[in-house]
Amino acid sequence: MEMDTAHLKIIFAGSVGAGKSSSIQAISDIELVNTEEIASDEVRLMKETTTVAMDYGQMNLEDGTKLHLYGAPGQKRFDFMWEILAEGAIGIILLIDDAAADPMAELNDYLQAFKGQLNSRSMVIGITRTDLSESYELNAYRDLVSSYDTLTPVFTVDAREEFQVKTLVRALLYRMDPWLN
Ligand SMILES: Nc1nc2c(ncn2[C@@H]2O[C@H](COP(=O)(O)OP(=O)(O)OP(=O)(O)O)[C@@H](O)[C@H]2O)c(=O)[nH]1
Ligand SMILES: [Mg+2]
Repeated sequence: MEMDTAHLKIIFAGSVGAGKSSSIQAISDIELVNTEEIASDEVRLMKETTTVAMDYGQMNLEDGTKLHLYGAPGQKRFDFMWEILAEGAIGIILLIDDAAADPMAELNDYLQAFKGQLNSRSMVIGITRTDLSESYELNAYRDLVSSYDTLTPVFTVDAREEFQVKTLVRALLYRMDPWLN
């Protein structure tokens, strides 16, 4: 009889262009289920397509655990998806685009929104697109996060790179359970 393997759900959050779809694409063991559409309105200025509704991928750990990876849409008008996606999730990977107009304000908005959960050890933060930014300073992000009185870790990540995104996922799993291998 097959062992009952654990199924864990993780959500990638962050605003438009932060790299949620790219991250899931980079690490998924199955073909991505995504609802990418040609971007209209203001998003069009940034990139060709945007996620409507969600992304979905899977990553299998060595011990047979299956991670279900969900990407939330970055556009504000899809905020209603949050309640649906967050149901049963064990952790959140928050991505912040360092090359955005005001990434610190963006991070601050998310920290405000997640304030209540910051100490449940269920979040890690990845700063993306730092190679495109002129003012990259990891410590500024870390200071902002610390001001919320949480040990939520902050990493630099290129959302296109499998190894880097997997490192972020492992950091999340490790943060939730340091005894996990
Ligand atoms: N140069 C550079 N590009 C990156 C990096 N990380 C991600 N990207 C690119 O940035 C873009 C991110 O876009 P998406 O992955 O579609 O972003 P998203 O968060 O899914 O956006 P929405 O679905 O519209 O909310 C892609 O074109 C990636 O190739 C990075 O570290 N450096
Ligand atoms: Mg997307």
